[in-house]
Amino acid sequence: MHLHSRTRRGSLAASAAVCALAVTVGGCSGTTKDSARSDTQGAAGKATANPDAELKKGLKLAFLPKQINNPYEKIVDDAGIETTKEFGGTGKEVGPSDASASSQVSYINSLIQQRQDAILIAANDPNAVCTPLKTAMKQDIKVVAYDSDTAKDCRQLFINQAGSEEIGRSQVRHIAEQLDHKGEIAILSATQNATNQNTWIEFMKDELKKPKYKDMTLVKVAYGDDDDQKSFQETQGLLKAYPKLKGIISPTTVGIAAAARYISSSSYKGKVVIGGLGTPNQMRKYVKDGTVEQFSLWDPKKLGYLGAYAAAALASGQITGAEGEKFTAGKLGEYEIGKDGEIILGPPTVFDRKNIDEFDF
Ligand code: RAM
Repeated sequence: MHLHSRTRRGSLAASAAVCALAVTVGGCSGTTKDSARSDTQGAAGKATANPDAELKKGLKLAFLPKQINNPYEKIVDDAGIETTKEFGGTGKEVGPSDASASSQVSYINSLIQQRQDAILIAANDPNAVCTPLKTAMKQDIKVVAYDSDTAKDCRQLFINQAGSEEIGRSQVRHIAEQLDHKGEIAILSATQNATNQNTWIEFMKDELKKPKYKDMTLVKVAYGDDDDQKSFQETQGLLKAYPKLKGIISPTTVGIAAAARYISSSSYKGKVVIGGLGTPNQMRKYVKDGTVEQFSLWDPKKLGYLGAYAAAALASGQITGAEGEKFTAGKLGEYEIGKDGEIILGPPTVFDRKNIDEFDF
């Protein structure tokens, strides 16, 4: 995987950088927290970025993943926590054991009470977490979504692992190539509310409208809830319900590993193609035993690293979340905030038999 140190701009978007800015401004009045307010206030009372501001020492960053027992989220958060040491801060991870829509709300409330400097959240639902996140921002606690976005006015930044459009379309392209552009396919997703998976699935459906996929049909989107057992059972259910099924795209590390495990020890091995997003360490044995030809992902450690630096830059007043602002993310180099407060880590990597042993995560 390459290091990306060039500046980048967001790809997908509507219009929230300004809202995020407005929320920040709102948050600057009537709160108990008064860190560095004067140097982030412009003449009109609006938050202005000070690109020369030093990263503050002693920043407290809290990572709130979709669920704590998801191996992928753990890699991201551990890397982010480790990164805080580079700028003299501290980090921790707290979170629910299931990825249901409202499971993160009570954690956000506790983090507000603890006066964290920033909350980094992989949101389980775009809206369920919004009210407490707005409360946090009003109290000058910075909010950075990563992995899975919230509604855009409920956070200041979204650290996207790769361009959502490319993630979605490429998964269809990859499975189609293996299927000679023919046959029934299904998607095994995470939870029904997951913003990241739902965004990717929209792009998959759009990709499938192109004439080159005219002989392919998406028969079902199933949800394994990022739960290993449920994902395993949903795979079984799909294959039973659709005897002509030729491929399954699982855009979740939990789902693809469970689907591959089921297929690898069934009569479908070698007959049903599995594609999607997985970690090399979870998928290695299925690539080596021929169950899976290829899958994709980005480097989750770099996602945590970039998230930590972005949160620190926000909490130090280097950036406010507005489009066009730039900051340096340690050894990853300079990043630029794109439309709607989106920062893109870089393109995904495709893993297969040839390169999988070069990766260990
Ligand atoms: C799962 C989660 C996460 C997603 C990865 C690819 O671990 O659903 O949100 O980004 O898969």
